[in-house]
Amino acid sequence: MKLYWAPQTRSARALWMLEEAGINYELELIDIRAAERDDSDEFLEASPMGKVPALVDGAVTMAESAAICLYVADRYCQGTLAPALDDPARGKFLYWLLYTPAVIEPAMSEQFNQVEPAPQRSGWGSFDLMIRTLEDGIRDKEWILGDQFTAADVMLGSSAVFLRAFDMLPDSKLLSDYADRCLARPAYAKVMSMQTS
Ligand SMILES: N[C@@H](CCC(=O)N[C@@H](CS)C(=O)NCC(=O)O)C(=O)O
Repeated sequence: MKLYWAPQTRSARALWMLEEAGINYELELIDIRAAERDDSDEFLEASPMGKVPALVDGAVTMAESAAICLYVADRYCQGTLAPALDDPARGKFLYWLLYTPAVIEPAMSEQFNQVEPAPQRSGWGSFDLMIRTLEDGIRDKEWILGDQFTAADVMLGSSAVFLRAFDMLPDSKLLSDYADRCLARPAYAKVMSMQTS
């Protein structure tokens, strides 16, 4: 399995997922900060927009961090990092796994760019509704599905860490504590140690 990545990007989610899954993988760096790039056909086949992370696993080629996390969890970690396909927990697992790209990121972008929210027209509601919903989801739980850490926590936990780093979690002890629990995981610590270049 090969992961195309770059340090200090959303690639950290895919790396964290692979580390949690305990899968052997090779890395290929994409220098996204270079003035010019000559991306390989293989990378562009996996990631038509030329964005990292992207994954090649035999005949499987794909990009999008949430899709990669879901693929790895379903293909290699059914019953541990993903509920089984017939487990009722699957509904909330998918909801929360997709909450980052569908709700958190657009709401963050709106807030960051000081765009006036239109909560009923926008699929992500508003930044405040996004935070409140996530807080309600994690309240009284260690991980988003309860006691079991899953791929949904990889996506949400990386978002909580990112929100805090950008000082966008000023009043949320719940989410700050969740970010700390994620940071304390050995797989996350390993990924953080790879982010310095
Ligand atoms: N929705 C995508 C976003 C990927 C993305 O925006 N990657 C950025 C780095 S965080 C990138 O590759 N930028 C370089 C470029 O667009 O050339 C995901 O979650 O994987």
